[in-house]
Amino acid sequence: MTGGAGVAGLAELADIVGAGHVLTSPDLTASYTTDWTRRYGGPARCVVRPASTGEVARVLRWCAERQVPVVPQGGNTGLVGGSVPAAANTGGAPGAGACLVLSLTRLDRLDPVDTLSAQVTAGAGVTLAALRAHAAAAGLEYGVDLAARDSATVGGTIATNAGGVHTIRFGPTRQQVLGVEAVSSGGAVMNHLSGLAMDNTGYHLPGLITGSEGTLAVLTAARLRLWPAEPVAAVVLAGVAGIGEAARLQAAIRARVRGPRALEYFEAAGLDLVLAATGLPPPLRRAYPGYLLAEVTGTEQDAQPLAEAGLPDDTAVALDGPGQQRLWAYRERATEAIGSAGVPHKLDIAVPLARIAEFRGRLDEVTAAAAGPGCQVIVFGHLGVGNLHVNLLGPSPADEAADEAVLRLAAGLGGTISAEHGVGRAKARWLPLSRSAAEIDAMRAVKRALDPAGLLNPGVLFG
Ligand code: 2HG
Ligand code: ZN
Repeated sequence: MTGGAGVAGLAELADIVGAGHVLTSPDLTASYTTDWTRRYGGPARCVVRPASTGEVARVLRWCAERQVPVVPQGGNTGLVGGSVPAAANTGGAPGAGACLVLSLTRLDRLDPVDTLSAQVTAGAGVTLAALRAHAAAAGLEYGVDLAARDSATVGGTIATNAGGVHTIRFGPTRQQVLGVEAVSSGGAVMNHLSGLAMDNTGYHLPGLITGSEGTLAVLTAARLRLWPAEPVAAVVLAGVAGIGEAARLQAAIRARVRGPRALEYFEAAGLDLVLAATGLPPPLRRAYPGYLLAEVTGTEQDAQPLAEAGLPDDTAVALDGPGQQRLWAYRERATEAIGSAGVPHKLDIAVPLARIAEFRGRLDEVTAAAAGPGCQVIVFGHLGVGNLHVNLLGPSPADEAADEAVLRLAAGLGGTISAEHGVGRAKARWLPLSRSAAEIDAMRAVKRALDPAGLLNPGVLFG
């Protein structure tokens, strides 16, 4: 056991995972108990780092016997407070201070790629970067990719049903998950990693556990679909007058090219922060209110139809890998640039593409009305799938007025309060904006059935 006063039973945890993997001293637990944005976090009795499914099961049994709440955690790059304990001051939030953070990063099994079925089994703690490199070495590609690839894990991205930049091409994480191994709150291991492409045998537990944000079971491994590796023909970055024009342009691109791998959007406010934080030169000859970045599959020939999509003259085109990475940096480095400017409020919403210009048009007004004119609004995201990340700088971390205004605006336009980041603790109180009472009752019934004592990630999803 590392540091901190002994708490009854911690020695038993040390027996299960090894003394060096039960952390109690605040200097060692801090990075596990605070989230990436610094907006969420709270005390835990300890952080436990098992190295195998068997150890996870034993730790969960230990928790069940003592009614200790558990916060499962992957790379802790989630943005909705779902992988960290509740704040101590949240008025008796379940588990505050008493919970155990279960870090799954040591579950880093990465089996040989099964090239016959184009599948692989990966442990919950494998990073997306490691998984993607492993698939690439076998001539295949994992369909999910995102800027936090070096720390985001298989388990965390399954727990949140992460989308990422290639959702337009391969779908979100749920579409990659063919089977899971997971441990119930009582410590029972459900193992289904055979990866049968056809298997209609009862409820689809992998689909249910994917996106359940650690509230139903602790995921320890997954059987994942892989795709044939495909060349990238081109990445283009075009300046646009705003999101309405970007939405029309992305539709024109989709109508013409065979495989858009990404259709991303960002705006001047975010780009300015990226330029300031990174020292990169501006991407185009002049500045624009908005930017559309498109990545297209295939050979140079497959990129030819882009010429008929109505791209503006001032469009940067990259045909080679390094040039493509240079263009991607303007989009991908937004999160880090915003984070270095303050503690952001992150709202991850989706609205039908037909309403996206209306959403953007009303956004500044509703945030200013809720948080005052000092609230800086930064919008970027996965435009091709109607998913925008609204980042707000200015309001204090505890002030939720502007958050609520943004979520109500999205829901009111037929959209959702959570597109790819999950509900977490951040949005739990607004779940009824996106789900009916009947749906929430059904979800609660599932939760009670799988976690009757309510020990798995209490306060996440349902509040
Ligand atoms: C992205 O698309 C991530 O880059 C992070 O989902 C979004 O920082 C954000 O709000
Ligand atoms: Zn995203």
